[in-house]
Amino acid sequence: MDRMQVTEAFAGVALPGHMHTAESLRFASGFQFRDTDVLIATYPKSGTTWMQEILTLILSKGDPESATTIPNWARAPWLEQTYFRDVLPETGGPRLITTHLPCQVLAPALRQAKAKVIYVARNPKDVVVSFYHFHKMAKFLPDPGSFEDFLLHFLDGTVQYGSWFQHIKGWLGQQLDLDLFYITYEELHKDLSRSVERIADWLGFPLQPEEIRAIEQHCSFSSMRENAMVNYTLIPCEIMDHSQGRFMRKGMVGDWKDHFSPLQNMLFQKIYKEEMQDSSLRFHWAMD
Ligand code: PPS
Repeated sequence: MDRMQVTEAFAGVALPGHMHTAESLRFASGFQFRDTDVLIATYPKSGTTWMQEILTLILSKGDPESATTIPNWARAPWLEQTYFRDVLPETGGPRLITTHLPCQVLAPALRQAKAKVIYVARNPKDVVVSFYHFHKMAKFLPDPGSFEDFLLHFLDGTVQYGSWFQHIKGWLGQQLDLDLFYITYEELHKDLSRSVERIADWLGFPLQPEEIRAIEQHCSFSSMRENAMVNYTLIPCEIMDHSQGRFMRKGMVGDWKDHFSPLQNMLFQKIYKEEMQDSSLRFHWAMD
């Protein structure tokens, strides 16, 4: 619970000092992956927890035992956080590992080991809204100020975890060099069972229809919202102030429409266009 007010700077990005230290970040950047490892890479609030749950359930063929008894941060620990070494299993596999780090830090090690990477992206307009609300409850993040202030910091990449634009362009720019599966929060939302099937096939863990149905049920927003192993209610109030909101907040596509003013939307559109114009990436979200 210490270092709540500390910010760590690493690879040009600011990270919360709570759970990130120079030592833990050095360890992450030198980490040797195994070719059986599966790394979930995301910018915060893009569907990380959802993917941790989906992968847990794919590997267990729909058996909810571990998903309902072991917290997500122990099942799919964050590579860059201080506790990582203590919980990473030495044996067995595939091991699920999570990261919010930028691609350039991990790409060389991932290429060498041929580990699998699943990158989950989400409409950045919904990301900024979710991130804003999360800042209000997460005591290890700075006070976000007004939504207007936070939006400006998000657009210029000065929020913690850095620029959304750099993150997605960095990771998806490596699609040809890494064994990388790219999926969006919006695709999960639109057709969860088809998404589960596609991910399972890519992992080499094909599932039976009844297993897919069990995973779909377990990974629904309503079911995950009630699961203490993923809804972060186990975290003490000094770290997450649960009176300020819920981690599993709304789980919607397009919630930004209830938050953005017309002017904020115009600014976002302009910067999104400028930042993404050099990219040939395909997205599955509506920007208007
Ligand atoms: S974090 O802090 O980076 O790990 O957050 P992350 O898990 O990436 O994102 C949290 C948002 O994902 C939503 N969520 C879901 N939406 C739909 N269905 C399911 N099953 C689901 N699980 C998590 C969660 O509610 C956060 O989004 P918002 O918009 O804030 O509700």
